[in-house]
Amino acid sequence: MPKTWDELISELQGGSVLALSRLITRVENRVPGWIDAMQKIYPLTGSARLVGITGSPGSGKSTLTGQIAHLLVAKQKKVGIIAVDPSSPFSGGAILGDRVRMTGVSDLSDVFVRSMATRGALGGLNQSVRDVAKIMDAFGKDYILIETVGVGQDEVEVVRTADLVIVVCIPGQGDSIQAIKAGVMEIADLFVVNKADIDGADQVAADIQWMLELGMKKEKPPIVETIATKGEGINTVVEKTMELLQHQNRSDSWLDERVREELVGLASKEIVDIIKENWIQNNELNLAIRQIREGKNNPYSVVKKYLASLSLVNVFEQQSLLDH
Ligand SMILES: Nc1nc2c(ncn2[C@@H]2O[C@H](COP(=O)(O)OP(=O)(O)O)[C@@H](O)[C@H]2O)c(=O)[nH]1
Ligand SMILES: [Mg+2]
Repeated sequence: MPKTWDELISELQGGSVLALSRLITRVENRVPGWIDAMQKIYPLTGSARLVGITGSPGSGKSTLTGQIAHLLVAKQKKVGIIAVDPSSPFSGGAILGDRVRMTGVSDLSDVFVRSMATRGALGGLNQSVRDVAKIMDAFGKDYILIETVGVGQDEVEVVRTADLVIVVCIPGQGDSIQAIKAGVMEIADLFVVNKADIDGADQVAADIQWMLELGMKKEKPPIVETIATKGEGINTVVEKTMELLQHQNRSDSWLDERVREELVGLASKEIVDIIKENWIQNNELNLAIRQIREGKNNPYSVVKKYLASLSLVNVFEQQSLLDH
């Protein structure tokens, strides 16, 4: 007999890592009953701090994340890691590589690592990350590190769900410039220039400084040079991170905005999921495609009819009913 949601939630509160892992899987897969479960989990959340770590592939994010986790554990903090991997649906991706690089981390009893694929996320990825972070938060994690590649808009959205964003740059790739292009520069609360053992790190730091001077930001994000592979500079990164989080101005309007983004994000994901599950896989769509191709129908009529046929509330209720 699979455990009931309530059993899992009470085990989660009792500190069961297995329950944590199972709850995440069920919620990610939208197993019927998930929405009731999240309603129960939500009041248990609010104490974890979410730290986004972004930068281009190979900049050392995983290495850095592992090092930060080690240091936080040494400070008696409980750490969760969400590794968002932008692998294609075909390759299966670099998740294994990340796991290997973070070994040592997953052996630490206070660190829980969860990899997530962006595969087929079609937007909504940030909501999935939020759900996972909530469950880790309810479990009792103090810090949740979210590693993601800062390339696309989806990835930028993911780190934006964090309380604080670390942008990782490296020498020798015009990386600081890349970061601006991806719109990552604006969301950085802290810059890390990693691979400081390679020539040009100081120059990258100077470039970032120069761009910050030109920028509008009132609070200039600190810039820290690190050698993640050797654990150098990590202490400073962790100190600055904690300091920034502590002094963060969590004003009413800032908090309101986060809830607003969450609501819109959750609703959007559910609507997109409904379209994916109930329409794309449905023969009705194939029929409509035929009709359009044969000139007997048009996309506007088809979508109007489809939307009119939707009863969004029912979809939620159906899911919950199945569980009871
Ligand atoms: N020279 C040097 N290499 C590093 C440093 N940090 C990470 N690396 C290496 O860079 C490669 C990519 O690291 P990884 O953490 O997987 O980067 P990610 O793709 O951003 O997660 C690995 O071979 C690391 O060993 C560093 O500070 N200096
Ligand atoms: Mg990585």
